[in-house]
Amino acid sequence: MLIGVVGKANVGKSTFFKAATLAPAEIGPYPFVTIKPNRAVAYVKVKCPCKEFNLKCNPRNSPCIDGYRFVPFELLDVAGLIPGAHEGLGLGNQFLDDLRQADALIHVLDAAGATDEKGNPVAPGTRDPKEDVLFLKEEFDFWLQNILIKNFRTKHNQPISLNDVAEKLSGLKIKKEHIVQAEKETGLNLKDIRNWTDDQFLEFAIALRVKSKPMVIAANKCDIQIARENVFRLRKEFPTEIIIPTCSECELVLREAAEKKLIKYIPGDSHFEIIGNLNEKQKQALDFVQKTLKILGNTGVQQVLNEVVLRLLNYIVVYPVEDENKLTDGEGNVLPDAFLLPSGSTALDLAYKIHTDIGENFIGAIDCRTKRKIGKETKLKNGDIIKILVRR
Ligand SMILES: Nc1nc2c(ncn2[C@@H]2O[C@H](COP(=O)(O)OP(=O)(O)OP(=O)(O)O)[C@@H](O)[C@H]2O)c(=O)[nH]1
Ligand SMILES: [Mg+2]
Repeated sequence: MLIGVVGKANVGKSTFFKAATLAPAEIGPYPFVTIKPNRAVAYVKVKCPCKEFNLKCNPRNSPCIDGYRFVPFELLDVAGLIPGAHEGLGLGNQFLDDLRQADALIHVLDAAGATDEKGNPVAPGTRDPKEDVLFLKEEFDFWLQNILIKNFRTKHNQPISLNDVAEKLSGLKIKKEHIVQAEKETGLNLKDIRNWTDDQFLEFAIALRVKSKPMVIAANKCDIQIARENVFRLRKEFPTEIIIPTCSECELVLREAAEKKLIKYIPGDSHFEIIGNLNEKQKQALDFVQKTLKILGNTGVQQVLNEVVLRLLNYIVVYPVEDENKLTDGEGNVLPDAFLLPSGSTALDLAYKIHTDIGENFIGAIDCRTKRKIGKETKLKNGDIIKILVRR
């Protein structure tokens, strides 16, 4: 699974990305710091079954901190967009191609309105972040419209089928059902696609974007008071959007301090504990974070990651093991791995996720909580611990 981090230039996308992944990413107080995309592993935070079973786990792919399991997925940070990008302003919008494989998007918004439409720093409150909510979608839609026109406004006149369209768009993670739904909603008929007007292509692009690239808004810079006031207003103006207040800078301070063993902090928590010797600069930074946490509850970064993967995309976390009683792998590691799977996935899907060989030799599975055998069509539930049975 791949989640894209998008937004206007200079709003804190790379700060969000770095805070979520601790991967190197350049950050700077001016637009277009990022040009080439940054890709690294981020995590959703869930309760680890080790607590429930009173076991000490030996995680391999997914760290467990104090009973919370951090399950990996990929995050992609791209260059910033500005209004008019589709007409070539800023870096244009061609770099959105980097997001083709994204399953969903995190829109990082400068909720404080402290950057103008081109991403230059201005006094907080100068820019209305509402404009940024609107323009970002527009730029994305123009980009998709362009791809549709390039692919389907062709001269030859062989009929174009749903399968042809689905095949051409599969590289954008647009599925057949997204296309069918978009056709229904817009009332447009794929049979006439070659003759659609620009506006009709745009209408179709919007419907496809809504289905295939769902979005959560990270209302960033909420350490600034006006940002928090704006969030209140934005939630009223955009009641169907998921808007989560964030302070990416605070999360980055906390994650880096925890990495250096200066503090104890579990991502997403509302508190941290100082365990190392701080210099004056570190003390000041953590004082500031402390004050912000008091107001916001938490930095919002982990909340955004969980929201997009578990709620918006509806993924579940599943733990494969080889011993259904000890919950270990073949080497005795307790609950070694945790995988994210789309909701509706079966034990057979899990088998293939572990290894093609295991998928091909699948003969059944055991639900380790109930100790019952389950078949290849049984849908897995969030938190399931599963032993896969294979043909020998
Ligand atoms: N006050 C405040 N500033 C932040 C926050 N997050 C990021 N910033 C600042 O915003 C500026 C831009 O940060 P970046 O992460 O480089 O922004 P970006 O969106 O990746 O920028 P481009 O790559 O240039 O598009 C930097 O000065 C950050 O320190 C935050 O939560 N609060
Ligand atoms: Mg950046």
